[in-house]
Amino acid sequence: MISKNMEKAINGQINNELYSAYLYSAMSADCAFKGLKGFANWFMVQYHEEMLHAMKFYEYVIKMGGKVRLLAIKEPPAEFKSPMDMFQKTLAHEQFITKCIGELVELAKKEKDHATEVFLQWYVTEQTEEEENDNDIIAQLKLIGSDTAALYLLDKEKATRLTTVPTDFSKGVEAAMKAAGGA
Ligand code: OFO
Repeated sequence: MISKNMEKAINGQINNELYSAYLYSAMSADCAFKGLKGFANWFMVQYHEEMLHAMKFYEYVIKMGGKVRLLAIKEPPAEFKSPMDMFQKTLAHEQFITKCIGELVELAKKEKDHATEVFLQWYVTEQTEEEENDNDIIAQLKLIGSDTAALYLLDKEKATRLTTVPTDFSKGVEAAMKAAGGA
């Protein structure tokens, strides 16, 4: 079981993860509109990753006998200045998510909720990867500067990113992750 306090905090985090998915699909749409199909692909893959993050929390709440409550998702921006602007905003958002996960870990420790503390370790590791990916792309964009030919090539490279996380959760998230070889 989880406490009412923890249930509320995880429901809040489900909303944060769904907002992440919303934000990255908004970035994907803006990239597609501007002809940056590779970056559009990269952000759409990210959208799927965020849906997995949300649904993994969703399943955990249910598994622990809690009640999932879906809250209103705020509207993300529709316009971004450049790929650099998007990735800087992505990194800032991921740093915010890392902080939120850290606060959940602190709450689990305070409540001596060992099961949730262990469950959250997956997210702690995931956040390291998320921030690293964004830092790498920001570094690539810095190298490119205003070279549009190089941006064209980077966009082509981002078109190769594949969705490796499961996207069908009808049989459960953990089962889908195992079937995809990811858990
Ligand atoms: Fe991007 O890690 Fe979830 O939100």
